[in-house]
Amino acid sequence: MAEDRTPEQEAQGGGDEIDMSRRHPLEYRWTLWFDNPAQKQSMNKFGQGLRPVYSFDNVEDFWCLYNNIKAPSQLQPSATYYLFKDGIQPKWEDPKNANGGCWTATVPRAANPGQLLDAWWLHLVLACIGEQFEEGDEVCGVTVNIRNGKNRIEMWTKTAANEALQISVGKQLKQLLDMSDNTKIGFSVFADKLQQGKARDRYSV
Ligand code: MGP
Repeated sequence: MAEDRTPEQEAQGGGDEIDMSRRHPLEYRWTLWFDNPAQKQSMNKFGQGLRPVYSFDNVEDFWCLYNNIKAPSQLQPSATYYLFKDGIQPKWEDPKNANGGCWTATVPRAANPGQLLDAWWLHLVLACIGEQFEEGDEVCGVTVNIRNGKNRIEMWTKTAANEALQISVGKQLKQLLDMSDNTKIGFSVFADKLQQGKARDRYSV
């Protein structure tokens, strides 16, 4: 070992040292929100307990957050994590969401559904903050909803009217979650939900 190199530097090999003091910026700043209403929410009271937990714009701060909060499978039924780009509130009414909609994937029965839910959430979050979706600008945020026996993740996007774009996002989402061709996921439109409370899926893949 060269005398002026520490064992850590030696272990890294080559001469290129990793600068551990440098933070690795993300394309966007993101905020994690949390909600855990005591009872099912009505549309006009939605979001009363919703609160931002932490914002980050670099890889290191993301892991700091991730390592210090509960995994989704450890949350109470009715809790929701929302991870949204800075400046977008996790509400259908937010101007950035109002013309959008969401893809919804319900966690299937599995040997260990909690483990699957946690893996889905981590993969989804990493793909979003790491700009892995081809239409990264289209993404507003993602959610993981803990609902007795019907846990799900949602991916909220901006432009519901653009069918081709939404289909492309939906297909990438299925691939990311390693879902089979036989399993269908649906895209619902927020304007429909705001009008009728519920909405039928507009698209599916
Ligand atoms: P939810 O928490 O997203 O899903 O919405 P949950 O509990 O699985 O219920 P379901 O209705 O999807 O079966 C619960 C309720 O909160 C909805 O039915 C709406 O009444 C209301 N709600 C949810 N969101 C995300 C919004 C929103 O963004 N805006 C408004 N106004 N109401 C919402």
